[in-house]
Amino acid sequence: MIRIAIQSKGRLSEESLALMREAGIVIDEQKRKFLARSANFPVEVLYLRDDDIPAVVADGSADLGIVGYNEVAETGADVEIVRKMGFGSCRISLAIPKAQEYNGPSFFEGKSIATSYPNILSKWLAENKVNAEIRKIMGSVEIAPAAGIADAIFDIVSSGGTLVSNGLKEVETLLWSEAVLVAGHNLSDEKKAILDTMLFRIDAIKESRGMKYILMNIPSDKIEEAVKILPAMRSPTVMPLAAEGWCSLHSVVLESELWDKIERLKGIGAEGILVLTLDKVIG
Ligand code: PRT
Ligand code: ZN
Repeated sequence: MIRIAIQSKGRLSEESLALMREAGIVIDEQKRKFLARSANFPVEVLYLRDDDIPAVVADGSADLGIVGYNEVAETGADVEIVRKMGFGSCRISLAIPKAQEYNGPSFFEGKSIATSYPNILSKWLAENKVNAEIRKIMGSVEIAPAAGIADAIFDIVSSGGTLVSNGLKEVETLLWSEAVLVAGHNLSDEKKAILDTMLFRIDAIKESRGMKYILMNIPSDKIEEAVKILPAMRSPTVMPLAAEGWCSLHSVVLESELWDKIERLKGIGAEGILVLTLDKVIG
C-alpha cells in the first residue's frame, strides 16, 4: 500500500485526480473523505491543503504527493521530485504599481513587499543585497499596494490578468513552477515497486498529451516526401491500399505541429486525412 497526498480542493485537485483515473486507479470521488482507498490499486489518497503536502511527504506521513513546485521551494521540504506533471504551470513574480519606473532589484531597497512566499523572496533579496520588509499575508496579496499594506507584491502569476486588473506590472520572475510528483526518501521496496507501476502509467499518459494520431491515403510515389514531413522520432507506418499506386500512412504528430504538417501533406497529394486522439503512448 502506498499513500499519496493530493490537494483536496483547488487548482491542482481535479487534474491530480484525473491523472489517477487515467492511470486506471479507481478512487470513489463522491466520498471525498480525508483518506480514501482505491478499490483496484494498492494506493490510498490523503486529501490535504497544498501548503501541507511537502511536509507530510518529507516526514513520511504520506509516501507521495502532487503539489506545486512553488510549495516545495517555499517550504524547503526534504523530498525527491520524481516527475514534472505538465499542469498547474505558473511563475512567482515581483510586481509593482504600473505607474512606477523600475530600475532593477535596488528598486525594492527600503520598500515593503506583501507575499505568501517569504522564504523564496528573502533568499532573492539577500542574493541581490537588498533590504526590504517582507509582509506575509495568506490571501488577496494583489490588493496590498492599493490598500496601502505594502509597496509591492511577490505572488503567483499565470495569465497576468490579476496584476493588470489591480494596476500592477510584473518586474522580476523569481521562480517557474508546475505541479510535481514528490516522494519521500525512505520508501520500502514494496512501495518503490508500486511507485514504479504508477510511473509507468503516468509516463504513458504524459507522453500521449499534446500528440495526435494521423492517418491518410497518399500516392505511393510520394511516400518518401511524406516521411520527411512526419517526425523522424516515430517512423510512420506505410500500408498498401487495394487501389493501385496508393498507400495508407499512419503516424503520431505533436498537436502544435498538426496543421502545418497537414497542409504540407495535402500539398503532396494526401487525401482522406483522419486525426485521432491518443490515449496512452507506451514506449
Ligand atoms: O486551499 P489550498 O491551500 O489547498 O489552496 P490554495 O488556495 O493555496 O492554492 P490554489 O488552489 O489557488 O493553487 C494551487 C497551486 O496551483 C499553486 O500552489 C500553484 O502551484 C498552482 N497555480 C497555477 C496557481 C495559479 N496557477 C494561479 N494563477 N495558483 C494560484 N494562482 C492565483 C494567483 O495566486 C493569483 O491570485 O491566480 C491569480 C493569478 O492568476 P492570473 O491568471 O490572473 O495571472
Ligand atoms: Zn494553499
